[in-house]
Amino acid sequence: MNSSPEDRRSARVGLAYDERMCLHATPDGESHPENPERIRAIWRKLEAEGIPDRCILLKIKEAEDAIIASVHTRNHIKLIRNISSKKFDSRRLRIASKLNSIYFNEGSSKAAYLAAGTVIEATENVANGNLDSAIAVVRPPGHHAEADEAMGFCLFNNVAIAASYLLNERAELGMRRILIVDWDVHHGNGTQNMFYSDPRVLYFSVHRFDFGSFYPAGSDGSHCMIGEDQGVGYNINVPWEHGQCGDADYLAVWDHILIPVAEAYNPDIILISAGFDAAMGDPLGGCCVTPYGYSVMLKRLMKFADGKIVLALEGGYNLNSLANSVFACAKTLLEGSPIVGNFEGRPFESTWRVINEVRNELKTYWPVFSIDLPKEILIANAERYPIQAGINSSSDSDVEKDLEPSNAINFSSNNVGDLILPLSKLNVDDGDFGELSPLRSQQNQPAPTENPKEVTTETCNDLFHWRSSLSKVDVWYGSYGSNMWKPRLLCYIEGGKVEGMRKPCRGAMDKTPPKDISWKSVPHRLFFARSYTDTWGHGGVAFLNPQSNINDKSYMCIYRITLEQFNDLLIQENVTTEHFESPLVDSRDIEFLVKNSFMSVESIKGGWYSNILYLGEQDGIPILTMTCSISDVEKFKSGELPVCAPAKAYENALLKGLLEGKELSSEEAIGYLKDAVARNL
Ligand code: X5A
Ligand code: ZN
Repeated sequence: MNSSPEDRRSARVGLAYDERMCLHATPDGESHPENPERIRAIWRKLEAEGIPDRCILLKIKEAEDAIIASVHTRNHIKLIRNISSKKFDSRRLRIASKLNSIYFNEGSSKAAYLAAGTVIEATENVANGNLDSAIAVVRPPGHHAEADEAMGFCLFNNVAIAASYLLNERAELGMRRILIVDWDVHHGNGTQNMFYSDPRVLYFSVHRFDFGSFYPAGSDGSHCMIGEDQGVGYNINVPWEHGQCGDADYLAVWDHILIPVAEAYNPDIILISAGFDAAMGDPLGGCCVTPYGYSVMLKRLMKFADGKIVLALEGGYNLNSLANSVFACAKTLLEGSPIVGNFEGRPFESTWRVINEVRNELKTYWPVFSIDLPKEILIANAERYPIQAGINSSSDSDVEKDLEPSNAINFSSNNVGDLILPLSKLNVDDGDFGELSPLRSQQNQPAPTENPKEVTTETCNDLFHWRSSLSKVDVWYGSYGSNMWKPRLLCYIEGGKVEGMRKPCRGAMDKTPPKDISWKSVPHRLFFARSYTDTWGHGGVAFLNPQSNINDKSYMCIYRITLEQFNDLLIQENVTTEHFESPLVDSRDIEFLVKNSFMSVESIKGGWYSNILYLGEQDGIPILTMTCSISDVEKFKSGELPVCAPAKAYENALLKGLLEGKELSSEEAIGYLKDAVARNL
């Protein structure tokens, strides 16, 4: 990729932190989840990773009462200003005890003013273009604080104050539509109420609701709370029915609610109420979002508002997941792409139900919600998991029930020709044999389809839809290298490593072992090339010449797996730090391959095993393998790319695989490999 130095300059990301926000602590030192160590842990991590050096450090200042007063009452401001003073010494405890989940000490006032002031400062500098984006590492948090009441560890509503400041005091900056994304695991009741009738602020919150029993409890967090008067439609709640939600659930909500709405709303700036108590391991949240999940959630918002995004810390009570998640977000803002990672699991059945309910409730205000969700999701999930209400959970610390994520139905018949999935468009250059253009250019090209109704705006870049579709299609994966040895192949499915491997594989998302194994030989030349891999170290790895020759014969072990698993294998075989859209190969590609048997398609531009070969079928199921591109073969021939005998460990794995096939004696197998190494291409 050629990018000018200009393009590559890393973003101007503001970072704000001040030790004085640690002054707010429990009065008599008892332990509390919302404690000073939270922001210290974040700062330590960021420093250890060199983040402050790459950011613009912001001046920290206390918020002014006049600004706070745009969302809080005089009374409330007076209380927070004075609560730390001497004359409140005797009343502090009593006042706090009358409030809901609040403590005060001599440092509370200072910290509260600094937290609000810091978020204002960060927001102003993003709005006026001094910064591209910013992270405010602040406490106490803010989103539960009501106009006239501190609650839920929150004193001033930092994010609401900053939003209101832009709208009312800094109109000249042109921030007329503000999107607040509240991904704290709790509902931000305070923020919702402050802008409930204001269309200039779109408040979006995804939170545990547990049918009204999760903090802050009651009906505020219900999806029926959609705003009022002028603001109707500008309040969106996505209420989880239970804990244990993770990346897959959050990203499904991004795909089907938040991103389409953000597209329609076209915000001028995005403020994130960035609590990290939905993170894996959080003691209050009981959810399991990973740093990678946060990073992707953030990245997907960065295409709006010219990237003007401010993250303001809210909750997050597991110091490690908190620090790691904030670090992931900082990296994402700086680098403009998500951190390296992958997804675990798929959305709960309840997640689709919640998504549907939210879309239904709001479809008169957001026409994009009137488009039906892809049928596969609804059918697959409804049939497998009949709707059951009332998974109950009553408090933060509940022991979670064993919940089963939703799974797609497993079809046993696999007539690929019958499955027309509107996922991608093959971009084939006639006559340019073997060097086909990348399969997809998702951003600009809507997929053509016979059935336009199924192509919603989000179908094309849907992270999960393709999985449920492709999990219903079986293929034979033809292996001819180390993957012939089943334990090694299983590393790509189940994760892990076997003898000789230096690095474990992460495995496929669907860890079901192959449904069947068979052996065959194909008229393609086996050879070893490239000179180093992270997995095996120095030495070549196996390739098949994509062009067949009747005089060539290679042995192949074929595994029956799903097309979804085949995609996960392809991703692992083509290690790359690039973030690419999935799936890499879908049913349409296979259709194309079956119809044009002599052709291959290139799935990941530049990947070592990017070239998908169709090798006929067995039991009516297509046999696919992956190898190098034809242009790579030319480079191996010319010496531009190295040919090289395999590493010993790699060869051993291959040998074990060959012998499992029982077609060759051990001498024959060794001879076969020797020959492949020795013969010129
Ligand atoms: C900001 C935040 C949680 C309050 C929970 C009270 N508050 N049980 O995460
Ligand atoms: Zn929270």
